[in-house]
Amino acid sequence: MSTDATGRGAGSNAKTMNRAEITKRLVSRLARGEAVVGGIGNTNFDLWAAGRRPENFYMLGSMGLAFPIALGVALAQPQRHVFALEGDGSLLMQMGCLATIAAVAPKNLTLVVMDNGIYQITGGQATPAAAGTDFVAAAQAMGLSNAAWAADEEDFERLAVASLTAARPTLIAARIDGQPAVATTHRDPVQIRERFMKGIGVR
Ligand SMILES: Cc1ncc(C[n+]2csc(CCOP(=O)(O)OP(=O)(O)O)c2C)c(N)n1
Repeated sequence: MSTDATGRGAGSNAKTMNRAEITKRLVSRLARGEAVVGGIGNTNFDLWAAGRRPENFYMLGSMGLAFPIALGVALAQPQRHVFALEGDGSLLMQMGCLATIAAVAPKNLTLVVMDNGIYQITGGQATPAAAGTDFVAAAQAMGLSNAAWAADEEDFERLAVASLTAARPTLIAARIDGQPAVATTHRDPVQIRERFMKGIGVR
């Protein structure tokens, strides 16, 4: 495996982007009540910063649950597209969900892994992915054939928009920098749940 200057091989042709920036770009492309599930910490903080949509769900406390929660929403509401944003450290805790998603294969689901190679929110310790985990190759090996590294911001947006009409679930891997999130989600789990349930029409 070839490696880039940081010693990381996977997706090394992909531009290092900023999480807040690409989250904003994603949210700006949503016009049909798409649900967005943000993973623990930075992914949901930057989702919060990108606009307090009632269709957003902010996961607090548990690593690796953004994709499984989004799978449940996608299955419950097949007419609604669902995005999930997860950090690389969190996804590593729950890689098995990729096999489940590949087996169930809801076409209305887009998984975004924000790969900064660190557990940023707990102090920037290196994740095992920093040694070269290729999340796209792993997803494809699990059966998620519609998976790609985003080459740059425009490509990220293109992949996200294309996923809205894809015939299969999509996984987008984004190489991101180590910048902290630009805001902090208001930590009120009951309010988060109620607002989301109203937002997706089940309250
Ligand atoms: C099961 C579990 N272990 C550890 C933690 C502590 N913890 C919270 S967030 C986090 C790091 C998350 O890393 P990543 O998903 O890569 O996101 P980033 O912080 O880089 O945005 C850790 C270790 C936790 N909440 N749950």
